[in-house]
Amino acid sequence: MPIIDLRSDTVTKPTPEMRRAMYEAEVGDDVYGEDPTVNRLEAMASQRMGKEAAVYVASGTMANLVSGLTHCGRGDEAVVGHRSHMLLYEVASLAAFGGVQMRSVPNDDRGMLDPNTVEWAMRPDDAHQPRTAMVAVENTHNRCSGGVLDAEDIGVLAEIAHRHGARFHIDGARIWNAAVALGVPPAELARPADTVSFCLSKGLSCPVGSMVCGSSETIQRVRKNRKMVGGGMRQAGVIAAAGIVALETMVDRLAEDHDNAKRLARGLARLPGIGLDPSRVQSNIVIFDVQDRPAEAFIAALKEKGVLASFPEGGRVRMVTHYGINAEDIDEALNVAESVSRGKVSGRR
Ligand code: TLP
Repeated sequence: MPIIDLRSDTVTKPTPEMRRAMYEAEVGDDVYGEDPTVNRLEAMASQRMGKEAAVYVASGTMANLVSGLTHCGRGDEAVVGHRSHMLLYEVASLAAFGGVQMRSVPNDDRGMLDPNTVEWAMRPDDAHQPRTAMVAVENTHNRCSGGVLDAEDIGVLAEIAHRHGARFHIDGARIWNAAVALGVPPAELARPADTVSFCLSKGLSCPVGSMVCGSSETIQRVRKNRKMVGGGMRQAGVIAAAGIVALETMVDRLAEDHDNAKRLARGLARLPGIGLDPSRVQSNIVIFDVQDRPAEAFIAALKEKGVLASFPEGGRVRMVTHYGINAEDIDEALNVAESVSRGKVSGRR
């Protein structure tokens, strides 16, 4: 049975061109700054994000951690969205390793933070209170159905952070999806950020790796924090080579993933027992409610028929489109979802 894997865009496999580039990669010791392939990837990343410098890190989680460690000291506070990856899915790493208190403010359906609430969350200079050292946003927003923030949204939040002396970080794990959805260069979205991270290993299909971009001075400190958390890599050109291919060949095609996600959302919205507003789908993530049974039961029934989905939170199902999934796969996934949703309901909510 062919499997249609919609659990995440992290399941993407490297393209043949990436594998060739990895095989042929020129390498050196990157901790000495001597890996020419890593150096080239870092230069490309910083240039694309409109920043002076970039550093290659192992994962999106590490990118957020080392950025947070750079901006925040022990006993400081970081303001993040209540549905953000940094708060929910990073094993409280910034609290554990950095002694940083995470303060959440509500994300709206698109992942945006209300500027008035952020303003209110910024701490005054007061003997009783921690310093607000960082405000972080996520773009696109994973748990908010791949919602997209535009340059204006980001500018408003960054201005508040900076006015209060805090740094501004963008968890841009999928910022390339945001840029493609909006039809703007990612640098436009990253402009006010002190650090912006992005993942190579999601929609861009690399086997591993993320980037953190910022000013030269900031990235020097991020690099040191990367070393501190054990993330200094040696002949990393072997994996960085795939990142170069990704930036050169895999960005524009994200539009196909967005079209497929919209096709999927429109089809799902027509099915009984599924709650979904397809007009909310802006990029490659579709999240919907299952109304007539537990989401786990729905996911298990899909899996029996070869369609894999993930379970972001109570009563909801997530499907993510990506390289390797085409329009026929979406139609097949919809056929399966239809037979499951019209099938006998077993289990109770
Ligand atoms: N997200 C993964 C899971 O961890 C949930 C996924 O399947 O979507 N920021 C954002 C917005 C992310 O969605 C993720 C990964 C990360 C950071 C962390 O990236 P990695 O997995 O490379 O550590």
